[in-house]
This record gives sequence, C-alpha cells and structure tokens, in this order.
Amino acid sequence: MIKIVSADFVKSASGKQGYPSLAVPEFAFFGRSNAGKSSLINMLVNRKSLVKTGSRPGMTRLINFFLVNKAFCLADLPGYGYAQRSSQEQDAFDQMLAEYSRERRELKTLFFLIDLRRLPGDVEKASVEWFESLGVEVVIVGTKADKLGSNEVRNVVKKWSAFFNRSADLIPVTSASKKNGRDTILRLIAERL
Ligand SMILES: Nc1nc2c(ncn2[C@@H]2O[C@H](COP(=O)(O)OP(=O)(O)O)[C@@H](O)[C@H]2O)c(=O)[nH]1
Ligand SMILES: [Mg+2]
Repeated sequence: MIKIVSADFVKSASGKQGYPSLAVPEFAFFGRSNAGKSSLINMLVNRKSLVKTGSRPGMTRLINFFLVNKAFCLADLPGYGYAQRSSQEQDAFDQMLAEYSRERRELKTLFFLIDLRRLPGDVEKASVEWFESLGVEVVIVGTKADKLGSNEVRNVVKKWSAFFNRSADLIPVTSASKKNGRDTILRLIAERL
C-alpha cells in the first residue's frame, strides 16, 4: 500500500501552457460540481484541507495539480453541471477538458466521481465514451457512500454496472467522511505507477 509521505499543491492551470512539468504519472478526478472530488483527494493524501472543499459549485474553473510523494500527480478537474454557467463559459470549460485529455501525456487514469445518490444520465454516459475515445482510461467511482445503507449502495452499483456496461467489481465505492474506499483507490493508483 502506498504510504503518503508528502502531498503538495503545485499550481493551477487553465491551459497546457500552465501545466506543471513534473514528469510523473498523473491521475485526474472529474465529476459534477459537489460530487466530492476535492474531499476524495484530501482523504487519499490524509490531509484535511489540502484541497478546498464545499466551495460554491462551479467556482473552481482551473485544473489544480498536486504532487504526492514526489512520485505521482493528482489533478483536480473543474466540475460540470453548474447551471449558472454561460454558454461562453461552457465552451471554455469543454475546451479546457478536451485540451487536457488530449495533451496531457502523463495522464494515466481519470477517476469519474459520481454521488451514489444521483442517477447517471446522458452526460455521464457521453463523457465516459468521449474520454475513452481519446484513449483515457476511466474508472467510475461512487462517492458519499455514508449517505446510503450498504444494501442501497450495492443496488446502485448494480444499476451503474448495467448502465455503463462494466463489471460492478470495477466500480469502487468511497466515503470521504468515513474514510472508506481509500485503500481501493490507492491500490488502483499503485498498480498504474
Ligand atoms: N457525507 C459526505 N459528504 C461528502 C463526502 N464527500 C464530500 N462531501 C461533501 O460534499 C460537498 C462537496 O464536496 P467537494 O469535495 O467540495 O466536491 P467537489 O465540488 O466535487 O470538489 C462538501 O460539502 C463535502 O463536505 C462524503 O464522502 N460524505
Ligand atoms: Mg472541488
């Protein structure tokens, strides 16, 4: 199991000119605003507030890069689904993601976080297919498991498994508040280093 020795904020970027040159494998966290991306990163690196959480949805418009153990990078991507976004902002957001997915050679895996209480729909399906079409491995992660009973969690994962057409074993379930699922995500990272 990966032991966290250090975790540092490196920088924020809106485009490839701003990406840090770290030359280490990178793992990205993507999902709807409020899905729990920042909280999950904090849980993984054992830090309460390395990444700011619970800020006004849609406020994070930049990609935030964190270097862990000087060995791998975690990228907190901006969240989608913020209704207040203008179409111009939406275009800039799509452009930022497209550029990141295409250009970021260090990117190994994208963790697609979905609140277990939400029903994934067309946006989620299309996003997964789009990332995969660019050759990006996508791991769907259920978040906020503490908000549901364990039977409910199992049923949700079963539904998602059918919806996304992938084995339920490949859909980790996490709770940042209960610190569940940490080992699973760290193991997935370790396997890819
Ligand atoms: N109960 C519970 N709340 C969570 C969990 N993860 C995140 N949250 C809460 O959900 C809100 C959004 O979390 P955040 O990490 O900022 O989501 P982000 O917008 O995807 O980065 C915050 O109020 C968090 O405290 C979790 O595992 N369980
Ligand atoms: Mg966040």
